[in-house]
Order: sequence, then structure tokens, then C-alpha cells
Amino acid sequence: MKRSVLVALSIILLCSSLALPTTLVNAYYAGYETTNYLALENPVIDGMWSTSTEWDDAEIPTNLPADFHWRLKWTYPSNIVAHYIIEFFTDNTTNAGDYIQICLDCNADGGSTPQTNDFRIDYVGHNASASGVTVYQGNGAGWAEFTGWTWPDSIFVNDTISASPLNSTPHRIVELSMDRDLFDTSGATPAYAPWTRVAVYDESNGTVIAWPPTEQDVPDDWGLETGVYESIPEALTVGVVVLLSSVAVVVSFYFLRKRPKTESYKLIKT
Ligand SMILES: [Ca+2]
Ligand SMILES: [Ca+2]
Ligand SMILES: [Ca+2]
Repeated sequence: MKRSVLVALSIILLCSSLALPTTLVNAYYAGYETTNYLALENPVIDGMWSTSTEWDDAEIPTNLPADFHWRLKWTYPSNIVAHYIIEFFTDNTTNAGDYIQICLDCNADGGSTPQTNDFRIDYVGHNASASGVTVYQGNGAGWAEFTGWTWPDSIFVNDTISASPLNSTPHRIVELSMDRDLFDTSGATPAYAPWTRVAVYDESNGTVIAWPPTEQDVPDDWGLETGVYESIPEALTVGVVVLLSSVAVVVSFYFLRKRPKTESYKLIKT
């Protein structure tokens, strides 16, 4: 057998053996991840940034699509409550059919259809009350309405058309709180690391944007939320990131300014 063929076979065998463990573990939709940190600032669920720093202590998920932003963090008033902010930069119209949607695979066990540990929360229109919210639970084949929740304890939501620190043009902002005792993610493996998908819809132009950009009905294609006990490290807070970026710009500018001097000095010297 030719040596090149042997090498190729060895590589294939090595790749196969490396790939084997991943086939035994459930996999969320790769590249779409966020960390759910303990809040430093308790959010006010009023459908806008109540302070200029209200959501700086929530991580920015990876691979956010253009024009769509969401984050979450949690508090512990007497049980775990997850808080979301969802912004749709290009929606500034209050249509009755506008919606935001959160899908949650509480056990992170995926599948091609929603199971009983999978939930879907739709907030349709702009009437921030129980009547605007519909909750669904998977039944193995699809979704069935779930009525075992209460307003405002299980779910509370508010929305406005407002400017925000993320986009100065007034746009749709939704804030939502979700009781994680009811939508219990402690059974995920690892615990408190459910899979999730967040989507927005603007009825005025029929646009749906979703994170990940996948179907609402296929838990295998949702992203990963990893809940942690601590607050966001200071180095990751948005304010510090902005500050560090500014420092980086200043430092880069300094070196960019210095370089031509050095080069011209060398040129003169030689
Ligand atoms: Ca707020
Ligand atoms: Ca709209
Ligand atoms: Ca599931």
C-alpha cells in the first residue's frame, strides 16, 4: 500500500475516533451561546432601559443577527427568575400581529419535535397583560397550549417603542420575566443549561428574525443558555468593554502615529 494512502487512512480513522464521542452527546445549534449571569442591577420590567446601565450586566449572546438584540440575566427574589430584554431595531410600528417568542428546552435533550419539557412563550401584539401571552408545551408531535402559568408571577412582560443605548432610533423593546421554578431548567445536563431560541416578528413587513436562525419546532436546532451562580465578570460588562475598546483605539492610534516616525528615521539612517 502506498504511503500516502496509509497516511490518508490513518487520518480518516483518527477523525472517526474523535468524532465518535460527539455522536453520543446531545448537541445544540453550534455557534449560538449565551451565559445567564446573576444580575448586579435588578431590572424594572417596563419595556425600556430604565437606567443607562440596566442591562450592562447581561451577556451579549454570540452571533446576534443584524437588527435584533436580546440578553438575559437572573435574580433570586425567593426563587430563580430569568429576565429578558429583546430589541427589534427596525420595528417601530405597533401592529396587532407583532410578536416576540421564546422557546426553552428545559432538559436540553433536543429532538426533532417538541417534548413535554419544551416550552414556547408567545407575546403577541402590544397589550402587556395575560391576554397578550400564550404559552405552549410540547406533546411529542407539536405544541399544545399550556395553561398552568399565572400573570404576573410566572410571566410578566412590558413593551414600548423607545430609543435605547443600543440604538438611538425608537424601536420595539420588550422586557419579560419568567419564573424558572415553573420553567425549571435544573434537570438539564449540565443543570441550568437549557437550549433556547428567541425570535421577533414585525407584521408591517412580515419579517421574522430568530436566534439561532432555525425553526421554532425543532429543539435540536436551538442555541445554548448556560446559567451560572455568579454575576458577570467586570471585564465582560458592556461599560468596561466600551472603555477597553476606547483604550485600544487610543493605544492603536498612538502606535500608528509613532510607526511612520520610526520608519522614516530608519530610512534616513540607511
Ligand atoms: Ca427596564
Ligand atoms: Ca411592527
Ligand atoms: Ca427537550
